[in-house]
Amino acid sequence: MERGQSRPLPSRRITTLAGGVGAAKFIRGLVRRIDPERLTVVVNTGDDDTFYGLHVSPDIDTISYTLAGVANRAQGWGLDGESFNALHALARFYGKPWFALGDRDLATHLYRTERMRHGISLSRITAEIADAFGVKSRIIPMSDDRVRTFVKLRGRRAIPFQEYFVRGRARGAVEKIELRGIGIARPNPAVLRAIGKSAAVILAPSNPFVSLGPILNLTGVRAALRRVKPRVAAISPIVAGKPIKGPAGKMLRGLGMEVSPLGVARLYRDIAGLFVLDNADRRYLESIERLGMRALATDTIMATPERAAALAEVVLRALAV
Ligand code: FO1
Repeated sequence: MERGQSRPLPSRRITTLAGGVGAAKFIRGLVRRIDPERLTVVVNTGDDDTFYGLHVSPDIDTISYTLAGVANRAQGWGLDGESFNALHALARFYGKPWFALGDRDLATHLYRTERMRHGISLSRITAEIADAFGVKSRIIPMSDDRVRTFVKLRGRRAIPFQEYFVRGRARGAVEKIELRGIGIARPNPAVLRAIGKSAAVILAPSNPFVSLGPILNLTGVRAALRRVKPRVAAISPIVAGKPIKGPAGKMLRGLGMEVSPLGVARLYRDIAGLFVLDNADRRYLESIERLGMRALATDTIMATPERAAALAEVVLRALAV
């Protein structure tokens, strides 16, 4: 090997547990370091919802569009160069929209909904959509059964995640997260297989309650991760006391937990052998190691795909992949 060249990584499968935008950024970097064909992404479906009669799977689409290279980079979700003519036309019947569905994005939801009406599973449809977009990685919905994330704010009834997050702009004090249907939903069998067989399992820097929470709370998923704990890494979504993006900080606080990488590490202490946090939070290294996991500090701010790739490389090397 020539000097300065990085050592090629062995060709074995990597599994990432993912929510939406934060996970997508990490995955964009990860596939700069590994062959995308080696990657399995297990995706949250707790924030799926129905708009205009169409089944929308925001996290699946965010990951699929990102891996296809067609995502809107600025906002992190939706397609690049979208138009919104259909949405404006729908306003005539439904009133002012609060959930922005682009014209080309609508084609994905139309296809998914039509296939679901024929009884085809969400996992098969997801694979078909990924294939149609030329995605080489494997994208698996966490379950083919319905789980719905509801958010209970102080003094209010619980509302579906998208109503809280998009319509309500994630305002208000979070009192409780409800994962409706989680007790009877079966994890996709491919999820348990992927966790068991992968050289590394990476919990993306996603919200621990509403992005990774639904995946981790499916029956058997935590147990499967516990069995391979030395090969599991988690990346902190909290940097210097704040989430990189989204309401993770408010949720940790509202649920009585510390808003720090230590607060997040406590949630993963039984399942992750390695916890990765930002250089700005080095002071937590020791207290996290005392939880029974290795801890490592690096640059976790994924401001560019190259920085996301550097983060992915640090994680892979620490797991000896
Ligand atoms: N996020 C917003 O903040 N506003 C929107 O109008 C919006 C529309 C939307 C449409 C399709 C889609 O796949 C995602 C969309 N998102 C929107 C993002 C989505 O709410 C979140 O990224 C996830 O649900 C949280 O991971």
